[in-house]
Amino acid sequence: MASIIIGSQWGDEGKGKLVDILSQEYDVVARCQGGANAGHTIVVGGKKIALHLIPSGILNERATCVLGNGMVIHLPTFFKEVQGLKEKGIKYENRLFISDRAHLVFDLHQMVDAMKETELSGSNDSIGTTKKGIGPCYSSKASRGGLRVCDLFFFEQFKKAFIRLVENKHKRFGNFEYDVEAELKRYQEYAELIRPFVIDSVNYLNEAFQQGKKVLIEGAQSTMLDLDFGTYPYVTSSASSVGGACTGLGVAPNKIKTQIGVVKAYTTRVGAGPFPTELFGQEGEDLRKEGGEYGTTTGRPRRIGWLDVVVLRYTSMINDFTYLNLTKLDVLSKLDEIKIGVNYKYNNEIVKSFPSSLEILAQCEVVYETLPGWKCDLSKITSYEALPDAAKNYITRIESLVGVPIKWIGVGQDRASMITK
Ligand code: 2SA
Ligand code: GDP
Ligand code: MG
Repeated sequence: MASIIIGSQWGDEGKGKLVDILSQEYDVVARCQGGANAGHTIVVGGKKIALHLIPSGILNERATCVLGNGMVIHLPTFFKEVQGLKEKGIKYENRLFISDRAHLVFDLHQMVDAMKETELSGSNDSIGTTKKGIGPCYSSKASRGGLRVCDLFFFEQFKKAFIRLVENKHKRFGNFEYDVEAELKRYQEYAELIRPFVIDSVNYLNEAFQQGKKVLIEGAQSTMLDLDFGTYPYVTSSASSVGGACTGLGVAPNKIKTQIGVVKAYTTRVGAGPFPTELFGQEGEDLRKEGGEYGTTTGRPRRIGWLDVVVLRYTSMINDFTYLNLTKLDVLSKLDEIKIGVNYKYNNEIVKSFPSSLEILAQCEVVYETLPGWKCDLSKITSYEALPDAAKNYITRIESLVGVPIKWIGVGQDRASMITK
């Protein structure tokens, strides 16, 4: 059986921390989409590790970790991360695997990502991507011009397809500088280095199910950044909600028994695009500082806003969340009052679900509810009962507004700072 951990907002809810904690109970931890745009932070005993491609189950040496077929992989970044594991003494040999079907992100894709962003900036329409080449790589995949991990082992064909890919980008973006020979030489070397990590992950995972093993699927980005369900075009280029697990791993939907939604106690978004409950000015600035809200991959300051229940109801509907993990409750501890966006009004009527059109969304007005703050430090609290009443009230109000039980509550960065309800 499998469980999946998915972001319920615009990312950075703290998925990595929950994956790390729950991975203790699983045999395999698998990523199904995205690439090195992701930044998943784990803190253990004050020591921080930020993962981008490698699943957050890597610290639990009992579990194997799989980079699934739905991922897009920049091999130089992968090896850099592996080097980081080596330096930290984390054992990865024979327990870290890459799907032979995963697509390769080249520096070329990253350059194209940056050029497209520059093009869009002319009309103030940049997406605010991480410039990790994610969109261009998924575009190559969808237009059937991409290269996969398995292609590395048939280098003459690889070379031909790679040159075609570069020519194609030159036609579109002009003759930018790109040393094709040097890149091919580098990838010929990577082909040998990557060999011990490569498996048929589809077969591996399905055999694991047959053997009764438990698989934890780690979502990256989040449902509001999903290519289909997010605030298009201000989204990432993968299926970052529950469906992405089936296509990104070759796992049938009936294998997924539990969908866990990770919800930050407020909202953040990094990059451009609509954000109805966004806070501007000092209030947002204070929360950004308190929550350390800067991109794990790019270091960009994250935009800050109140919790948005319209978003949460929408993402719970899509993913059918079994439980929620409310994270970063401690970050709100200094506030006198806390707001929750409970509805949107459009033309003075309450909207039924999150609007598809950004034009309509821009005209929506958020209806807020205000709850009292608790004004005390939560970071040493280890049980639900010991939480102040106002914090419990905030938690139960979210449960009733969203209609999904909150099973875990994060009260600090460290692995140990997680209350189970
Ligand atoms: P991309 O690079 O094509 O996937 O960007 C498209 C949009 O998706 C957003 N996106 C993210 N949002 C939150 N967190 C992400 N990971 C990093 C982190 C981000 C960082 O953990 O902090 O360091 O800046 C992530 N990855 C992609 C992106 O901001 C665009 O809005
Ligand atoms: P992810 O992309 O969803 O894995 O989230 P990130 O790692 O990008 O961002 C979440 C940040 O919040 C990380 O720095 C985490 O260490 C931190 N974090 C997670 N849970 C908590 C919590 O309950 N309290 C506090 N203060 N920080 C947390
Ligand atoms: Mg992140």
